[in-house]
Amino acid sequence: MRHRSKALFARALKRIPGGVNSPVRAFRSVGGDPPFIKSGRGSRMIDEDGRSYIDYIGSWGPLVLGHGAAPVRTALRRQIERGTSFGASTEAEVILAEMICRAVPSIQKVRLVNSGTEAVMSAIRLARAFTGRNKILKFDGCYHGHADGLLVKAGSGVVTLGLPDSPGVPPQYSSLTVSVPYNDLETFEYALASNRAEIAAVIVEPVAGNMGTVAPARGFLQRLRKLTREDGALLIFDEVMTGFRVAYGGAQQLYAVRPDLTCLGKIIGGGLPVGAYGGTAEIMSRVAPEGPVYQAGTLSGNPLAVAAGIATLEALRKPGTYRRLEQTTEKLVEGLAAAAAARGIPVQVNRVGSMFTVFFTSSPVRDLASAKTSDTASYGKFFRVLLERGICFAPSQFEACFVSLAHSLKDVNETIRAAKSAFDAL
Ligand code: HOZ
Repeated sequence: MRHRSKALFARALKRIPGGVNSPVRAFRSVGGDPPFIKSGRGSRMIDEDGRSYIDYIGSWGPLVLGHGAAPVRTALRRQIERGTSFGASTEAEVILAEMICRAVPSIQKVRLVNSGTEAVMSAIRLARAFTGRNKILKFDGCYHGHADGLLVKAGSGVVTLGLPDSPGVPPQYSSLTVSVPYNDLETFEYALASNRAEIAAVIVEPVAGNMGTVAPARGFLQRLRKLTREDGALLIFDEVMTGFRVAYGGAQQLYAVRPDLTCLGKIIGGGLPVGAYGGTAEIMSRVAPEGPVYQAGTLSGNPLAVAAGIATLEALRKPGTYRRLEQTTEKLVEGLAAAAAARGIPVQVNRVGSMFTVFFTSSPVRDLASAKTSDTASYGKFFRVLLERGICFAPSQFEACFVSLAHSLKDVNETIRAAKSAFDAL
């Protein structure tokens, strides 16, 4: 029994909506009370009751080096001594911007913000200003943060909680968003043609992570690139999750497609709040004060977040890191798939790089509709048994799990052993 976590959750429920500061953390779709976390180190987190978990949430992606990675702690300690916020420019911001531009060649200039939501919101404003158009085209089940107009058929907590498009968003805003199924080029082409020269930007998660992990079908991203170019719409890759995760240069490196604008977050802040949007110098030069498109922030380019980001990217740049991430994750998903198959349990284990999701369905998952064929009750049970055995997966069928460089083969084997019990319990 997690007495302290239970008591803390009861207190939280009185003062915080749903007891959490981000909906999926409440465990509503998987059941049970969420453990309150006291500390983390390497691949593990410890809760307030002293229980240890092998963690596959990794703060929803940023902790690619694991919890409390030494280079990040050192960088943060050093920066705390110098100051935590100045509201003025620092050398480290320039260094991080240069690192991002070197890693992601489609980005010639980049602006740092405080979250992925902010990055996407700002990129869309910029796309609208640049093209002089108003509409946005997105894909069902992709989640681009909680800005008005992007919650249409959104993934993540919206699909986890089965919410309709959020109240509070004026219909005039949602009417500017067109959403079509992921990986469905025919419908995409039809939607683009029906809104010819009206779409400011097509925004996509190049690897979807917010309906669970879903890879782009062969040629999907390339076709988006070609057709947006022909139409005059900008192509925005939301790489908040995939940036520096599926490859150092993100999904655009992996699939060799250059978007006009890219949104980043998570890993570039090494576990501290950050976001970024960037693209060609021509487009980015429209951002104030170079251009007229306004966007600002008191804590933008925060020295702590930037220090943690630089330390993380430096560690990731070392040879062999992505191969290691890939090998560990491959071993894990192969073990999970084999354990399910041996028990006759229909699952699809989707993986791209070190992102993966175990879907409880017999149909291949390639879009939101197929993701929704999953048996979410079975996922909930699977999740709860794993948690009892000290393994923390994403508390929703419609989210990705993340492997870090701190996960060892021992962790993988322990996870597969626990998964066998979890499958047996179904
Ligand atoms: N929507 C986030 C993941 N896709 C979850 C954020 C959180 O709960 O921390």
